[in-house]
Amino acid sequence: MSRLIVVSNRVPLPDEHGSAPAGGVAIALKAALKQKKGFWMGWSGKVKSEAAPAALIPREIDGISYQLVDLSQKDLDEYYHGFANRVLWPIFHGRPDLAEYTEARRSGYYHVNQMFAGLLKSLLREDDVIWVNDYHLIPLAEELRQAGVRNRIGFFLHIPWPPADILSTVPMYATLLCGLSAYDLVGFHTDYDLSNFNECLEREQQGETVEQRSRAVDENKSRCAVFPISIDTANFESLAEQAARGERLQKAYPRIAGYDIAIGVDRLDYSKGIEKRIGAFGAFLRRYCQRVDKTLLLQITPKSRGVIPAYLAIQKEIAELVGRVNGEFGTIDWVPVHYIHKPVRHSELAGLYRKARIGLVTPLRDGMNLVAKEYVAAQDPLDPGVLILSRFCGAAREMKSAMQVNPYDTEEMARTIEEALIMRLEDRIERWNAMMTTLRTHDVHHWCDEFLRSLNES
Ligand code: ADQ
Repeated sequence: MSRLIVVSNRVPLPDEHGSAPAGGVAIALKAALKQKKGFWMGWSGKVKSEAAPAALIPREIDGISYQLVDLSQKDLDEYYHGFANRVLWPIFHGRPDLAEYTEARRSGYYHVNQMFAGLLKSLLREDDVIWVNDYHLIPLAEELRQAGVRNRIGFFLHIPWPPADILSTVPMYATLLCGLSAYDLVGFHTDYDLSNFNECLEREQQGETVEQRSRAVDENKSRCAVFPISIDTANFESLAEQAARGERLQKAYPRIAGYDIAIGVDRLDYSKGIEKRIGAFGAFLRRYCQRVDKTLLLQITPKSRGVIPAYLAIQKEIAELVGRVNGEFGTIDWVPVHYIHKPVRHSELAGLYRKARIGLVTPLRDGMNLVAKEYVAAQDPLDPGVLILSRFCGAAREMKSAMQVNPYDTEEMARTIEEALIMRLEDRIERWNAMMTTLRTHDVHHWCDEFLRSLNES
């Protein structure tokens, strides 16, 4: 059996308290790695001195092998904080106004990809299958091919692929695009991403369609296809059940018991639409004043990418907005927006989702959005809450029975919150059942199996 080699920017190592990150993607990839042996390669999270040579650091944790790479501060600034998160992330999320392209960032990005390729090549066996994840590593296959690697290589993009007009605002976008043809398989979350990608290739006249969803670029045949990511549904369902009974939540809950809760859970990011959501919640309280003192928004938002100015700006904007809404509607013994600016364990999160009557998942743009799926999986089947979902995330293409909204339309969001609160039990159950049926059959293990099956057939 061929080994599986997973490559991503970060690897899901246990934190300093020994607990591993609980994300479903990591669970599925680790299960595949356990079965197929192989290893997971990525940045260790540590910074090395500029002069120290690039090296792989092997680690073995819970039966999984990791190969870790330390990066220098310059690499981090140019590759990670620079090209990946200040150029590709905003462009791929439709925000070219926030992109800050520089030659140094572009060259740092290619330098780290080249370094990863050199290190990885030294460990490869002939029949290893390589699965590269996300926008940090788009040129990795091209670098591996140039180094003589002929193994099967697949790439999965976890964020959206933008329309051609937006992508082409990146000065060297044609080179970036061309790099993807070195993969045997390129996977996206949705048909929309795939069609944007094909439009980019057509505009650049890169290759030709040889059969449905396959393009040949020079002598390489690179297949592209859609693999909507999901969560570990069964695991999340049981986490939510346990958490709802758990002592910790029971203790925390009396303080918010008796209120109708709308929950928002997102990394702090301008793509998640948090400020528009809080604004819409304020508009809801203004419009339906009978809900004042009875409804609250629980917004859980850990910090992320704090060194980037656009992230500091959105952090400040959200904090001010929370203050404004709480100032306008709060009373001595009631605060409408509970803003928690730190991570919460998945086991606790699952219980909070279950207690919330509304899941408010309203990104301005998102590849998939796993919070939407987690919220649904966590509900009580006999009394499920309602998912309010932005039309502009990958999840909206699958979860048709969510209440879909335009996150830019404050009044529509305010109205939809009220409609969700008064929705009859039978309607809630019907909508929930429709979403759960898909979530149970298309969980993250299905996503992982489908991608690997397709890669092996490429
Ligand atoms: P993200 O942008 O990180 O992922 P998302 O898909 O919502 O977004 O996943 C977030 C994960 O982090 C969820 O599992 C959630 O529970 C967890 N999380 C969020 N806030 C948390 C908090 N306060 N405490 C603890 N956990 C928290 C990227 C893309 C998405 C795509 C995923 C997977 O941007 O579009 O769905 O990858 O491909």
